[in-house]
Amino acid sequence: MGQLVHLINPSNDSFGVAVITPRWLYVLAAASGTRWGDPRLVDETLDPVDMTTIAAGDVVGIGIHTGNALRGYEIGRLARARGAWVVFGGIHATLFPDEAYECGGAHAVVRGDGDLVFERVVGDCMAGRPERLYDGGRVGGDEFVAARWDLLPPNRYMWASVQTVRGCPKHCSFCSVWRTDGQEPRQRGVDRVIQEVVELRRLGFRFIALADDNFYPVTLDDLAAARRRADPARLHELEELRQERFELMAQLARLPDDLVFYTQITMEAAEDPAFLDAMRRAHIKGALVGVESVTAEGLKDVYKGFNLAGDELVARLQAFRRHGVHVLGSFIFGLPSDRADTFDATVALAEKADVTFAQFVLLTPFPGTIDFDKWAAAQGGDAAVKVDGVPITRHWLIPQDRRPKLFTEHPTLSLEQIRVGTQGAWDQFYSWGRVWNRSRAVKSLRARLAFVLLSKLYRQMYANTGIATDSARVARSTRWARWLGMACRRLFVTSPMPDLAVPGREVINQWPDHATGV
Ligand code: B12
Ligand code: SF4
Repeated sequence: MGQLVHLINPSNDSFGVAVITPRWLYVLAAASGTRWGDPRLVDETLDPVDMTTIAAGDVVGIGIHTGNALRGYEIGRLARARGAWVVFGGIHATLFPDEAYECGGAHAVVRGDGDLVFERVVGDCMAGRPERLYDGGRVGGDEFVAARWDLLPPNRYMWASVQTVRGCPKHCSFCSVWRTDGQEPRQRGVDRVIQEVVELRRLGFRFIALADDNFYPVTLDDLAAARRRADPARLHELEELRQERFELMAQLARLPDDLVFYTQITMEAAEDPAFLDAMRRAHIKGALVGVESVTAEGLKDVYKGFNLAGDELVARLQAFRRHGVHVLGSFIFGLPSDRADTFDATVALAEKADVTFAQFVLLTPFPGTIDFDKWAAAQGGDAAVKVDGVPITRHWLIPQDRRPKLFTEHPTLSLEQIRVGTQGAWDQFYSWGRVWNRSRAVKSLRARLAFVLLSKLYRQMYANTGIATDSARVARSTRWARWLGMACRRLFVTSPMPDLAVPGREVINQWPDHATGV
């Protein structure tokens, strides 16, 4: 057999099924080109990689974010030991290319977007001459490569993922997106998005996550500010971006009614009823909204002054629901202004505001963020406290079972109080009674059952495996998540629609026949 391309999504925990497809795997599969046949795709959130499938001379692409970098490096070293060419990419490799050579056995690293550059990288490796560093840059919206959904293993994922925009104009202190993807939104052409969605519905996917940094990149305030500044060029640019969003939503609205989209959006959209109505018509039934904190002090802590607190916050969140968009509220604990009663107050607010799902995350200094820079400087850089010989400022290199859950001393709470309070918030919000109550949001018994199972699965996957320090609890949760995942998956499958056409078009097959290259 000739040389093969392998693409591996690293994970310490494998659940057999997964909620959302890791989009980069399927995009890079397309970007690798057709010269070397179909790449082998391994998502370790499903099953661990079998290293014996990798042979000398093969190319192994590994995509990492900060949370899974250590596992990625382990795979890289093993692949290199088998004689393969090892290439790293993804947000963490973009921020720390040197680490991939030092710890992950990388021959090459791709910084930025892989869409346009990856085929050349694979070709160079196959020819035995990879460059050390490739700059994939920030590709334009119309150059985003469509994913190779034909390579998807059947019945393993509940949600597919399609991207409509990269980049976010905000600058939240805990987030790296605006720095790596840029603050200028790069919107993908409407036709391309629709083509991919249609392709997925043909395969039997009804649930599609829009893997966007921020689905609402132009707010009414941005438009008003451009008008005030009498800046017609900027105003025109913003209006065009906004108009394109509406066009996309109008096209999504023409697709089959059983489709359900979910996206990520800033809270300001609540003040834009026209946008929310367009979302509802477009079947965008859910959105992750970064609430972060329920107090004004907490919002100041994270440079998110554009959010509201207290009753105004409740009103804004309720506006989504009134317009038919369910909210997954995202809350951060461990902010300097948090107090012992913040945990209960946050859960109470989430419930009052009719939030359908919630996640409670611990403040983590992710590299590439303002918070990280400030925190690392305060730790004294490489002179910082070490765990197993690794400075805390490189916390992602500490083995997962030894890695601290929180990194900053808190002015009033102990770290254990914050961890236990956070676990308690998950436990309260996702107790059986409360989940069953919230399941009234959907109509049929089958949908209510799916809602309950998905809520429980979400909690097992994200809360217990991420926050618990007790390894027995983590192992139990992983088993539970596996079981729930199997049960949930069946509720998400639907009949394929092989003859579905793009509205106003004939049926076109998106992928060339890779066997013949036609
Ligand atoms: C959608 C999304 C999710 C979804 C779906 C995840 C999934 N299964 O795919 C959900 C909601 C589940 C999620 C969860 C989390 N996420 Co998230 N997520 C995103 C988001 C918005 C888009 C990712 C995406 O699919 N993009 C589309 C693909 C095509 O782009 P891409 O992944 O960037 O890949 C391109 C390049 O990076 C490159 N590339 C990638 N891999 C490789 C590999 C090779 C070999 C090469 C050559 C190139 C290459 O080429 C690709 C095409 O151009 C990003 C934001 C972002 N800009 O990355 C955050 C992001 C990745 N998430 C982030 C975080 C923190 C999380 C959570 C930890 C949040 C939490 N606290 O719970 C969890 C962790 C989940 C887990 N266990 O992995 C952070 C990561 C920060 C960091 N430094 O690592 C990001 C960057 C957002 C942020 N606010 O900073 N996430
Ligand atoms: S957290 Fe969301 S709104 Fe803030 S910069 Fe990141 S992507 Fe943008």
